[in-house]
Amino acid sequence: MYTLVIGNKNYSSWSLRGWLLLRQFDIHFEEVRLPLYSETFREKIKDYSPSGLVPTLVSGDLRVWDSLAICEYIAERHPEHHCWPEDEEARALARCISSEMHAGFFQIRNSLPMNIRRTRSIDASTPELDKEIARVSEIWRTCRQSHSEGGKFLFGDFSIADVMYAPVVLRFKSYLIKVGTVEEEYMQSMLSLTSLQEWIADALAEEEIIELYEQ
Ligand SMILES: N[C@@H](CCC(=O)N[C@@H](CS)C(=O)NCC(=O)O)C(=O)O
Repeated sequence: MYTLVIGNKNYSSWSLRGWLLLRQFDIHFEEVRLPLYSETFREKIKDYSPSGLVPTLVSGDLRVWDSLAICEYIAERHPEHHCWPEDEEARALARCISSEMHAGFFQIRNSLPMNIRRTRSIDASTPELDKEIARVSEIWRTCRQSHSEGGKFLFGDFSIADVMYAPVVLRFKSYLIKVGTVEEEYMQSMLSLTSLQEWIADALAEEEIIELYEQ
């Protein structure tokens, strides 16, 4: 039995990763929601996460406190779900783009914070932000073009690579970022997932406002 500790569904992009992984692969878990920057968060987070960050997965006495580490842990414990692509080459590429997402894209993170309630474009872009948006588009386009016959996701079947890019799909939707046809179709496939729709509905029902993410 797992417990997943997450932040607000409207704002916490890293939390979405851990949650979507478990939901999409139908792995049972209990959810503990600690609203970011709240008194409750400050009081409770240390009970769960040594880093003080969410998401954290509690599995017995073990705490796994990083979204990519949670993905790897679940993939190892549930090999029957094939959380990474089965093909060795595709798996290596899936790990590359997942690490690229995990360790980079700071302009996207800072300029387009996840805010599911929002549907308004940004006032002005920068060359650095445009470059990162173009790189994400390139990743989605090349993956989809190589795996168009295997299914609707980056490597055909849904995988951890899709989990890692799910928050970017929501950011691009919120900020009305223009992408090509192939990328738009990929975004629609992600947005059609029942699990992601459930997350979005829960996010829209939340009432907390974090000013930092509202500008
Ligand atoms: N590398 C971590 C980053 C997690 C992270 O930054 N989480 C944010 C929420 S999205 C957080 O917990 N912020 C709370 C704080 O800064 O006090 C991961 O992948 O899980």
